[in-house]
Amino acid sequence: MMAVTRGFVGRRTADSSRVPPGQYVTRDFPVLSAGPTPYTPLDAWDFTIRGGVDRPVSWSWTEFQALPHEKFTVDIHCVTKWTKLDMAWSGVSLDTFLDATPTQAAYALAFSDGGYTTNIPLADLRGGRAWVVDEYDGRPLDPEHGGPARLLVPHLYFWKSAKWIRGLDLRAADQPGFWEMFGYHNYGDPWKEQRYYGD
Ligand SMILES: Nc1nc2c(c(=O)[nH]1)N[C@H]1C(S)=C(S)[C@@H](COP(=O)(O)O)O[C@H]1N2
Ligand SMILES: [Mo]
Repeated sequence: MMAVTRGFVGRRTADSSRVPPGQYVTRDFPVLSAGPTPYTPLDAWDFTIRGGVDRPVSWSWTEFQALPHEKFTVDIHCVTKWTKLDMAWSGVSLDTFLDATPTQAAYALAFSDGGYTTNIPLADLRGGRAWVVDEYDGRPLDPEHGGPARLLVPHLYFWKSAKWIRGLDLRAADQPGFWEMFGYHNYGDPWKEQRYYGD
């Protein structure tokens, strides 16, 4: 253990263990979108789990709001190298949705308004490690950041956290999503620097 007398040094030491290789810490919350921000009225919004289930199951906005929400604080790592510490969210654990939709599938392709997709092993969406969030920093999620609701999978690079999420397509076989088809890593573990195909 290092002898630390000044808070600044102490904090830097603590933070650097939370910053994956090749990342820098920012206080900003940059917006990174591959296309225009879609605006879906809440009465037309639903979250659907389909494929690999007996029949698709959908939650309306009202039903989604009625599900138990968790408040949690996590660090976010973007493949463009920014890391933002202590981001406070509120949302519904993916466990809540997946417990209601038994499946043999091993993979999910998340799909969003606007056509964005990203693939994630179903195991990574279970165990309290992934959420559909509708609040950031105590306020409804900004449309630019994926509002009304986005996927949040903080243990993977941020491109896996699909904004404007509308559901999951469950599958037996993995299928690359939008950025994965354009050369990003299929899995995207920030601690292993899995940025691009072949990393
Ligand atoms: N639907 C959708 N989700 C998306 C994206 C996108 O273009 N469309 N970009 C991804 C990428 S590359 C990143 S880094 C984060 C950025 O989220 P932010 O704009 O809230 O910072 O969203 C991810 N989710
Ligand atoms: Mo990104």
